[in-house]
Amino acid sequence: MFDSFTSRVSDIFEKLRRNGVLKESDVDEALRGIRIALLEADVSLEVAKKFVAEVKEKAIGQNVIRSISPSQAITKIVHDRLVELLGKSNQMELSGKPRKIMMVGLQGAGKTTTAGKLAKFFSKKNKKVVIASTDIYRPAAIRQLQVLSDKINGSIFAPSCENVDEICRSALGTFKRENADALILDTAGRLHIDEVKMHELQQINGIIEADEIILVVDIMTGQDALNIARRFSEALPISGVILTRVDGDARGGVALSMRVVTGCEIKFLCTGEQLDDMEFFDAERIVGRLLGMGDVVSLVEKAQENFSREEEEEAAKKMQAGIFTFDDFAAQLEKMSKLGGLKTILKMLPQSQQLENLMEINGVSDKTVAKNLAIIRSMTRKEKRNHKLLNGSRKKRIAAGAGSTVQEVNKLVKQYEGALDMFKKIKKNGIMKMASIMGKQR
Ligand SMILES: Nc1nc2c(ncn2[C@@H]2O[C@H](COP(=O)(O)OP(=O)(O)OP(=O)(O)O)[C@@H](O)[C@H]2O)c(=O)[nH]1
Ligand SMILES: [Mg+2]
Repeated sequence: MFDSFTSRVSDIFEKLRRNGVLKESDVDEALRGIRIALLEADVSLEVAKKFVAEVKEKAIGQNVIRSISPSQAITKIVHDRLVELLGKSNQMELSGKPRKIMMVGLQGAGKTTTAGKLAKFFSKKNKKVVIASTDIYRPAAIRQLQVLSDKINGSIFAPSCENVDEICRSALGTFKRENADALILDTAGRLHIDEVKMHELQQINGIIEADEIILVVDIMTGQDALNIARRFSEALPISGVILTRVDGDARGGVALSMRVVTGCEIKFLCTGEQLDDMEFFDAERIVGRLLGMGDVVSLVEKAQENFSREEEEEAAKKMQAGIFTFDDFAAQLEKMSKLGGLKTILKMLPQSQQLENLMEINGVSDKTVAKNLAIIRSMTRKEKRNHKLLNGSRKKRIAAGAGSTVQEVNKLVKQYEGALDMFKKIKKNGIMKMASIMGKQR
């Protein structure tokens, strides 16, 4: 959602880095660029102006121009201000007393789906959740939630009827009787914000006395999302916002302005229609991604979910021994596809935009990964262990076996040699030193 912002801002920082010693006019120019990037990302003018003014004030106060590494100093100021802008969110834990959560929002924002996602999120932590729906207006709305509830372990769907007040009372009854950790109450959406709707929501809140009122907003509504949030928070004590359809191509400015304009915390981002498509809103991580600093934390978490400790230990042992065969190379390629393919990984890595562009130019894609795996599979065991054996006729045989060409085999061998070279350097210098060398190149 922040792609164009990221590429613009990384260009600006890149230029600053190249300049080395900065003049005040360089900083001004960079800030102008950042302001344009913010506006293009759909951040409101008021927020963008304020942001740039504050960064400038900090930059002058900290004497950025005379600091040892001015471009890094200014990157840090922009980073910290963006984190502040997005705001730290209190995570929705259920460690204390049972919580009653009410979902509100416009029609089609994703309330029902998100109610299911929240229930699943809690159920994964072994919490008992009661789900109920007061959407008596749209036929099949209650059934929609019940179907979701049936998919979630340990969730209980409270019985429904034709009357909103009664549904609330019966849901409360089930919640207490079952001694549940949470009650998630879905409500009906309306096309527009109107008095009738707000009144009904206030009435529901009067009965259930919600601990959290979660506003679900579709990020695709752009600047309107802010007006919606403002109107809802005038009528109800909104405790948090969940943004949906973050998987679409909406610009991310809404997320940037939400806290400042409405004072509402963003709790989660929803990234798809499935029950697991929801992630914590973590300002530090998002800003890291935004500034092209990469989301290494997410990548590490993903890797931990996918690979066993033994696999990692074995890889580390081999690395220390300096062994890196085509089989190891294939294992790495396979790991990459397990992690969700190149694009997913790239998005989380530093300078991903540039890398992605570079890879597009060089024609590297998930398809070539599959092709490379096929090539490695048609090698003999000996060849896999000693790439120097690969002469013309062997390459021809391998290419035929993999349904590929000799040029492609050559390309792969080159890549392998590059990786091998990297490996030797790591062995010589140690991984930490390599990481620090690579870090300095950024
Ligand atoms: N791509 C994508 N689709 C989503 C997301 N969240 C919800 N949807 C889809 O959006 C549509 C509407 O979602 P609902 O959960 O029914 O929305 P609602 O707010 O309950 O709608 P009403 O009850 O009619 O007010 C469904 O088709 C969902 O699958 C998301 O994060 N990404
Ligand atoms: Mg609904």
